[in-house]
Amino acid sequence: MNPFPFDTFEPKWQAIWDENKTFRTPNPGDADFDASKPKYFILDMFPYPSGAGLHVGHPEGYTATDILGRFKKMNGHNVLHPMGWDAFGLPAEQYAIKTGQHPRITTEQNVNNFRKQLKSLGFGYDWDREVNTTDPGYVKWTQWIFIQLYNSYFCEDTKTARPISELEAKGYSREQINAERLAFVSEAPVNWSPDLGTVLANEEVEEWKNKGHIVERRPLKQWMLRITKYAQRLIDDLEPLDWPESIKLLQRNWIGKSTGAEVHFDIEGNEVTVFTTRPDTLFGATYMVLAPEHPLVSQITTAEQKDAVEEYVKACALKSDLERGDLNKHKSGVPTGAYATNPVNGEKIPVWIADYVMMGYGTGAIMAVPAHDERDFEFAQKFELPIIQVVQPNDDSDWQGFTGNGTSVNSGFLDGMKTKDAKKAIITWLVENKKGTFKTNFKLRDWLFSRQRYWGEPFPILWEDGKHKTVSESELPVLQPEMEDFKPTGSPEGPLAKATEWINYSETSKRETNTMPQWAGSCWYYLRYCDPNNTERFISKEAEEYWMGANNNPGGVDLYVGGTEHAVLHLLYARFWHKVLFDLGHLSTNEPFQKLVNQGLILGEDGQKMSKSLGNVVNPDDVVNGYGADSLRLYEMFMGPLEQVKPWQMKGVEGVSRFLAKVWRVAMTQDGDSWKLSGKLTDDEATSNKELLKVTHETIKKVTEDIEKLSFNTAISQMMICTNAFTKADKVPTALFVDFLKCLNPFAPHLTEELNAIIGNETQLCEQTWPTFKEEYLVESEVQIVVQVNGKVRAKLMVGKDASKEEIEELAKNDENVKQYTDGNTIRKVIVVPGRLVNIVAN
Ligand code: ANZ
Repeated sequence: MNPFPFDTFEPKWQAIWDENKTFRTPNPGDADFDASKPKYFILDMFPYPSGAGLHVGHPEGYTATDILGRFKKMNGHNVLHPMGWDAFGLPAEQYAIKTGQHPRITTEQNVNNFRKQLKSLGFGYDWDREVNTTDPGYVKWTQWIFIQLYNSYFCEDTKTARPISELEAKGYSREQINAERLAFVSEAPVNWSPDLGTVLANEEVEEWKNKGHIVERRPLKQWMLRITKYAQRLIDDLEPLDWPESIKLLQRNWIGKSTGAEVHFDIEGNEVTVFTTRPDTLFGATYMVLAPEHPLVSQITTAEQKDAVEEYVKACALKSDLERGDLNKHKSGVPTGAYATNPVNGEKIPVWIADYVMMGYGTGAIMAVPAHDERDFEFAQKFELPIIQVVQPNDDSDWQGFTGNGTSVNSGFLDGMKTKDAKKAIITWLVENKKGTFKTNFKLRDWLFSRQRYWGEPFPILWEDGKHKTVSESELPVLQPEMEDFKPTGSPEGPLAKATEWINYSETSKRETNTMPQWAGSCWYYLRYCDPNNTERFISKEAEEYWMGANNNPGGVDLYVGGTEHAVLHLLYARFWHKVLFDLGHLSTNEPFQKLVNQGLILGEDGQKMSKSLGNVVNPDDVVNGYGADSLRLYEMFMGPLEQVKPWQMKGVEGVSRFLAKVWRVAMTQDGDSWKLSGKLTDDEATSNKELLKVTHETIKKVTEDIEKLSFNTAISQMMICTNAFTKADKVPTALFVDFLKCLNPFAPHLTEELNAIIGNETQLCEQTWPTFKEEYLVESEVQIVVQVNGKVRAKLMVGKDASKEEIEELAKNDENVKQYTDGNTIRKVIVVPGRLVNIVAN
């Protein structure tokens, strides 16, 4: 027999919640919507429904949000806590290639399995709001948002997205307009993986290379999203968000803002501009480097250097930015034979090409100052180029390779200036002499938005005479054609290129064959949750204003919980889309996620990351079968602080399971093969047992405060203390026990609802109001008084906290032990210090 019958009552309660739609949340406009309640929108990072099913990392964040959601509901909030599926993606497609089974079928099977697993954990989701990024009704709006991006440009005056029609009205040409669109076509070197048969985003390259795939650089026509226009706003608007500082820092670094100057050099009649963060070091530039792909390379290279340069350029084309940047340990390069003139002193410096200079950053050309830049220093040493000091450190550190701030030297009119002033002075000089300007640069690149895959959203785009346009909105969604062969074509066109009938939209126009990356669907799913079945709009105004609006301060999703792996990409992409939709007037807030919490990774028992190859993966189904869903939930919350990385321990599961069994036995006793009420619970007033009253109210206080702080492990500890007190007591007032059950309910909803029902309460705990603690029950009602006779302690008494001096004196004098020392003597003096002691002098 199980220590408590979770195997029968857990499925029972799950069925009740399902049938009664207990956690359904009405929207404004619904008959049962209560506008007087405050809203609380809790978001989980929705899972990719993989074939492997749920792992124990999923329930960690999901239990945390479920506890908060149930808590907020009991505290009178309209709680929006939905679940859905990020269901496009490569694994389903690769499985389809292997088996010939359509990805839609495997995706559906996986989703059904995930849903079943999540329901078996008793999460209080509003399943009526379930979204699936692959549903035609969802794809329609993802494509609609793409069309909004296509039909917008970024206005530099207002720093916002605006309708492209404004540019049409201004008489811009077709080419000029296309160059401004937020969704645009660009021919650029991209990361092409021949064995995956797709192009990858820069951010994805390392992951797939680590998995053993080949990734090379190729120039290709691709759809891009102009996220770079939002770089400054994406940095600025991070500031007020309630996010971990570490995540904000990752985003800031990813966006990578640098300020400095552009400086124009002359190379035999050609103007070449470099970007530098240290214009104050201009006098120390001893050579110049162009990126191998720089358009001027072939023009300026001398006849003698032509062969060497061409060979070097070819070799570089195969390297990724990462290999050329951070991972580039051995500097390489070749001289072009040409010379550039330094604008500030007219000196001729040699022009090299080297792969440590990237075409995609700044201007693709640098002035090299080997004395004060590490990479230039290494390069100059290797190729024996001159190194001239132009900055003197403020302390006695070595100037060679000194990259910090100091004082300018060997720099003409800058000599003696501090770095900060020298920067200003040189920029002023550059501007006055038309040799350069102040310049801000960002590391952030535009977002490569097309993939050569079948299982993704097709672009709602048609091509006619080499020109693109969108399909009309009434034709959305554009769904993939039915196909049986999902294999990549081997060319960067993708599998859709094989669907000839589908491609030929009309005699004159063809469909775009690329699809969108998986990020597309996850960029806006939180919005769809607010109004999942709307066929007229991606979200209604009313639903958006209620759930996301700024009138519900501070607006947006109130709490977003998920893993740190999404620190940059998903969170940056979603913020970008949100801002565009905000600019275009479709949303009422500027930022989607007000508060972000990252759950810590759950490691295997061996302290290593769980993985199939290490054989240390824990399957949540096994835990549910062996100990019950409540034990799994409680254990994952008891392991340690939510944000911490922590190893799994089966012993710990047993421990919390024993705790739940204890709670069960406060009310229940075994009766042969079944259970019955033990008779320990009584109808006595809650106030009849002062000790239990106090510990229960302490528990209400602590659990309430801890849930608000997402400090679940400490809340559980307090509930363990309370349970021990109940266990020790002969009788427990039912009213106190039910208050306790309410506290435990968000953590262990099945067990607590079962006990509550057995006790005879008809209303489920989750439909009741959260208990409030009374301060007066928390303070000690009695205090200990030490009684001394002639300076020696003879007794310790418990007296009422408010007892008067006279009462205390009487109690002390009449204590049996005290009497032994005073009988036969005369009491000369009694000193009473209320709350502390009584001193009796007798002789
Ligand atoms: C001269 C100089 C002197 C530099 C000095 C630094 C120190 P951030 O923006 O912080 O990464 N740089 C510019 N464009 C580049 C490119 N396309 N590929 C590789 N390197 C590039 O740093 C900008 C600095 O990185 C620029 O400032 C430039 O080197 C280099 F004492 O110019 B500096």
